[in-house]
Amino acid sequence: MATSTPAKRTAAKKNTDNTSTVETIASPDPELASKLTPEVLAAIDVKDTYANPPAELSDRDPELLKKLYHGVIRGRAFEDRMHSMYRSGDLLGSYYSGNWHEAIGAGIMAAMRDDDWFAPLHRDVTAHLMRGMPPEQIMASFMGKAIGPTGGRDGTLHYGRLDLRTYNPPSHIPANFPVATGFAFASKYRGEDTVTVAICGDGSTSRADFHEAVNLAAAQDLPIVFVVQNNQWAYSTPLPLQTHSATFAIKAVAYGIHGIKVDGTDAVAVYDAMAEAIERARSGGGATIVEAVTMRMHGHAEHDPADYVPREMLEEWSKKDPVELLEKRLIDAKVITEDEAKQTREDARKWAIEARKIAIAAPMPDPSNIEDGIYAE
Ligand SMILES: Cc1ncc(C[n+]2csc(CCOP(=O)(O)OP(=O)(O)O)c2C)c(N)n1
Repeated sequence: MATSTPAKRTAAKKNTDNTSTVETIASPDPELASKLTPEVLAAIDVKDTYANPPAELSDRDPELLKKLYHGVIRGRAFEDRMHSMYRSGDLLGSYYSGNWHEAIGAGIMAAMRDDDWFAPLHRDVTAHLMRGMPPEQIMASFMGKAIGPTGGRDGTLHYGRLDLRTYNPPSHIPANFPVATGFAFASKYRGEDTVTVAICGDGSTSRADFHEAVNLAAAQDLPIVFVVQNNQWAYSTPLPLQTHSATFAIKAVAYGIHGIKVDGTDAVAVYDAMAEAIERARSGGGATIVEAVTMRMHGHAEHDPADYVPREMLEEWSKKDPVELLEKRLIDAKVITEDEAKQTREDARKWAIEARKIAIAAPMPDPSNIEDGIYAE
């Protein structure tokens, strides 16, 4: 049963001395939240499946479940490798971990078509990998190597590939949102049935570009899904200081679109929410905000010790490891055996180690092509 919902029961308030106090609250505004009964939410087309028990897997397509499983296992193996690469000095700068976000990436990617458009941000490595980005290319990006998607021009996370219909995450966030709305506008204008999926974090929803992008997409009935990864923190800013909305999904009401709040540690639940939202967008039903709830278990990036995050919060969320939860459910449902699970983890570990070797051996960029791709006269 997913009745234990840590985010609903505790949150942190930042004090002036940069420490945090844990408060037991139901949401940023408990009084408002208590009025949001299932009937009210249904009437305004906002679904809240966050506290639902995990779905039965017996009648599910085993291939889909295995796809989700391999996605989260590889995502975790990659994240683990990147943490150790940061510590051993392989990377030029820091690393923005997508640890505990793997189920969101896998659920999104399993629901998307290859020809759909994707506009991710900094914690979406699992999705990049499932979309076909080789792991050594992502590692190479963080090392400024020539085999990185930018040819070494970027030394961190701004890697995309238009041949994979994946837009480069911008530095100023969520500047990917207006661009994603442009993708969706183009799909509609050209009469194509492709859908765009854009991702941002809870903190990014406070920015003007979030509002402008969602509002335009809504007003134009564009085929797009906006995913808000609610991981409780935006650098050191906790949720209660970010918004007074009861949820992020409910912001959809103000734009006149659909909203779904889902457990972001449950890959199957994320898949279900995304499949529903993508199908609606593809068939002309307009945009959706999908709020996927998880926790940022590392610092904002690996250089950040995150002393402002209360221990109790980390302890509670450590019980909701998206990889372990999915693995256990698949073993219990006999979709995979324990031996297969062990082997899959080991294969993924070796795959990530091999990728590191390739990235380490790759050359730095050739300085003579520094002006390639610059379009000024
Ligand atoms: C416009 C802008 N302001 C500030 C930053 C610095 N910055 C990068 S990530 C981040 C926190 C973002 O929080 P959230 O949107 O919740 O995403 P998360 O990192 O938690 O996944 C900040 C403040 C930035 N990149 N762009």
